[in-house]
Amino acid sequence: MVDKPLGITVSRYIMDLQHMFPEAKGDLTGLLNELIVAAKTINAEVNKAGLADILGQSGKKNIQGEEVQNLDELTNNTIKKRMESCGYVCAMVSEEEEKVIPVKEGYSGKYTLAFDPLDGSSNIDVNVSIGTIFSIQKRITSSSDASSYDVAGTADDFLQKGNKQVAAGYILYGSSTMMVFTTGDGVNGFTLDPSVGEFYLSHKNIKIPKRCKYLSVNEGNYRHWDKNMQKYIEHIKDSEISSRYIGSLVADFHRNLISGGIFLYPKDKKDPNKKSGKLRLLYEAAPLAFLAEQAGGAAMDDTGKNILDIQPTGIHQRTPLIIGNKETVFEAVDFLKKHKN
Ligand code: AHM
Ligand code: MG
Repeated sequence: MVDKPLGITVSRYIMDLQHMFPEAKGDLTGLLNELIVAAKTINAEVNKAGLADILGQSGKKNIQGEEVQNLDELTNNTIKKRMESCGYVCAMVSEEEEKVIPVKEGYSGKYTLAFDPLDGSSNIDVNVSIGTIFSIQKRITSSSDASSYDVAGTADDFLQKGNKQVAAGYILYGSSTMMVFTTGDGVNGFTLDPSVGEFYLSHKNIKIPKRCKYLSVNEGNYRHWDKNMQKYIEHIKDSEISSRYIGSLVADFHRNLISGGIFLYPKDKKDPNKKSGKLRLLYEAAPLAFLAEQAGGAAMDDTGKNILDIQPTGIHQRTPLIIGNKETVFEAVDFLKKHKN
């Protein structure tokens, strides 16, 4: 029998990363490890969702005016409970909550955590891939003096450009459960072995393939787009490209990260202020943009602004998003500029 090498667990990987920075005190390591525990808990819930009486609408609406599903609530609470007294974060922002979520008194930490607890909510009830997206930044409302971390974080801590992220990633509950993240030193993917309950390094130093194989966009919104966006989609469909759209950003992004592709969620006329599109900057676009850049790709809005350079003015701000293969994203933006209405 051939000896199987022992896989590298995600916790081991994070610990090794910490050792590369002798000045690190272990807070980011601690925070990522807490997230991993939350991810395993959520994974267990997602996997038994069809069996337990937790599917379906809860009858409530979230701050975006969308129906909140029970699993949305469950995952939101799992992350909140895990993080509020871990001592590593000063406050949280979640897609499911209008206001900044405070941590327990006496447990304020060095980092902020913004998250979409369960992205792809329209896919929950129909057994299609969904995921948790997270973004971590250093708080700015206190000095680096550890004693001042006792003060709670505020919304200002979250209104930082995406290029200030220290870590970002997602957990994808798909045909297998994967955690993909970056701390600014490349992108790595870890697959959960459910029999052991550990995430093992399965996708080392992920780079988006050169060829842009897939186009991912909800063409059902075609009539609501600006003319230049309509023209661009016609233009790209005239090339060697296949269409793939799941409707869970995290799953669409993951496929394109592994196989090559461009994902677009343009602004549309359904949006009351007609300029932002559907996706949220802090906990959807920015963390995925960080991953895309680290994997050799790019992420921009429809004016050609790098997603990571957008200064947020609100914690639930939305942005048009064009993300994936660098060359194709740049071509898209050039085309849009040339054909501006
Ligand atoms: P959610 O966070 O409530 O699930 O909403 C965001 C999702 C994204 O995952 C996905 O890309 C998009 O909404 C799909 O929207 P649409 O159904 O308009 O195509
Ligand atoms: Mg989402």
